[in-house]
Amino acid sequence: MDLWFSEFHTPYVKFSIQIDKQLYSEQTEFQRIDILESKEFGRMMVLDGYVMLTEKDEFIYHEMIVHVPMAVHTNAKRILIIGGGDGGAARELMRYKNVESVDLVEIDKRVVDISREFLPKTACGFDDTRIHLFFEDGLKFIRHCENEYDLIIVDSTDPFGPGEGLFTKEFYGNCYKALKEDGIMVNQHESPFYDEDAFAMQRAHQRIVKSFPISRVYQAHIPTYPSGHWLFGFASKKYHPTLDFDAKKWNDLKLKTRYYNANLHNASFALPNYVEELM
Ligand code: AG3
Repeated sequence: MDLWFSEFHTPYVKFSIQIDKQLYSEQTEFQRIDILESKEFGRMMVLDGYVMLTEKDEFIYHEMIVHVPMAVHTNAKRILIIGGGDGGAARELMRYKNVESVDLVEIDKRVVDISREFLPKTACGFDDTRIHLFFEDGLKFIRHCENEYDLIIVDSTDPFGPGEGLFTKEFYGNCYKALKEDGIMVNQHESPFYDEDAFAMQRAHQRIVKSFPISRVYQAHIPTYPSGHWLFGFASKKYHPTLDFDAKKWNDLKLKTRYYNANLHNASFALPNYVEELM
């Protein structure tokens, strides 16, 4: 039998992966969650038909969303993850000894439960006692935070459905308020390549620019996301993402990574001309 999963990356482009087995499927209060087993990418988590992660390439996304800001803010102790219910970002954060606590605010508890059951390599970070789980809407949670966090990681879905509010001006403004005076916010920023995604990214970036004094975009190659060319937003009150990055200090931590490294840190902020023009 020939079983394929396809995601429309545009109305005219379909990305397909051969599936061995559908391991789980559930319609939650918020979204449909599917766990699929594939030969090429291992297990995958799909939300409302969109690939959130695969076992084969999630290291790229999670290393880039965590190590880039952690290498700039070298003394981040209190961290907030908005979304991230699969545990991948939490797992990378738990590798830092100086991290004291991570509040993880996920709107859909089922994402955490299902990740724990089916994606143990991604969800393994949840076992650390420094992680505190809140099952709430991040947009509401952040309204009540002030001067609390060194780093906020917005590990969201695309800018529609349950994640929509995490791309608004109100949300970015509240993140600014929730951060300490040298705090950093990073967020997953979609792809610059296809028009609709590029437009979402551009709009998000313009809103962040209005809320933060320092705001840059960096990139990574993530094979299973639309176009494979993915962006992250880096917004900061004090530290500059490359000028305040100390490669030696990060190398001295001796963290073993498969994607991120000190050269790539600087390189990831160098953007193609067509992307610069969108900013
Ligand atoms: N969050 C961003 C996934 C976006 C993928 N979009 C798509 N396939 N259309 C990933 C969450 C991983 N922690």
